[in-house]
Amino acid sequence: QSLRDGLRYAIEKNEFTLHYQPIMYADGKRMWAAEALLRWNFKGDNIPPDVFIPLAERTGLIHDIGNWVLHRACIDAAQWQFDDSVAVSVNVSVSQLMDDSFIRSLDRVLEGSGLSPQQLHLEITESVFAENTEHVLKQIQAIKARHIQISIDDFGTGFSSLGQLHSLQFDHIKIDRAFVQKLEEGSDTIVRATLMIANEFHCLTVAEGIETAEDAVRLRAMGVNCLQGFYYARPMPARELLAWYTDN
Ligand code: G
Ligand code: G
Ligand code: MN
Ligand code: NA
Repeated sequence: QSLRDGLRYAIEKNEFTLHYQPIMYADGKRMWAAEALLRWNFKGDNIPPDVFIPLAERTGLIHDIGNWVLHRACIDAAQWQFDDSVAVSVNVSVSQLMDDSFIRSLDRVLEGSGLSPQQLHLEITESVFAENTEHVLKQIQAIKARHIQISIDDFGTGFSSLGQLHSLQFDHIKIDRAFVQKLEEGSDTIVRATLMIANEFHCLTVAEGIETAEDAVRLRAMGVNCLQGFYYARPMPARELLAWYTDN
């Protein structure tokens, strides 16, 4: 059985789980949000999302899978016993976002879970800038009208257009971990430039890939708002998140 055939039945066979990785305020003490990260166990192997998400996009399965993720993440977050301001951050593929049924799915999931829309963040990779601007704008406006916040993911790795960044009104910019990991080699300039852009557009900033105390100290000093990475916590099952939160 090929991976592609396996993926088709992964939902009904209950092979997906969501892990959650905390995103901390820059003080490193309080949790701002938790990012939902999809895991697929296929025949005893963990298939990395870098492999099956592109496959899901090519086969069109991304719509069903994306809806499953949204639903699961909102149900989980509605039951979290954290501060009510802690959000769940869900990755949304560009093809999923652009689909006409996406906004209807969002409404259904919010209603079904009872999660407050203010507690939902959607992460969209900056490859969205390559799409038809008018349609992106329409989808973004529908999301914003529901008071859901939007993060631009993997910022700096692709082809963000500053003009679009302005007109699309994202709420948060996630600085890709490639820049965090190369601070010594000149990436600090890119991080500073990103912070200036974010400030100009009233976006919060999140630095990904914080692996050491030094990373945290440096990015905090540069003025990044939120920090995420193995230094704080690895992605973990929902039930472990509560225990982690209580211990920290
Ligand atoms: O979880 P991490 O291991 O390795 O994720 C790898 C990549 O897969 C990241 O770019 C992440 O954004 C993406 N990814 C993880 N979960 C999801 C998901 O539920 N939907 C989409 N579209 N991408 C996801
Ligand atoms: O593209 P996206 O930001 O959605 O990717 C999230 C991915 O980054 C997940 O696979 C997650 O496991 C991974 N990740 C999170 N924190 C760290 C980190 O500190 N170091 C590394 N190498 N990967 C990380
Ligand atoms: Mn992400
Ligand atoms: Na990213």
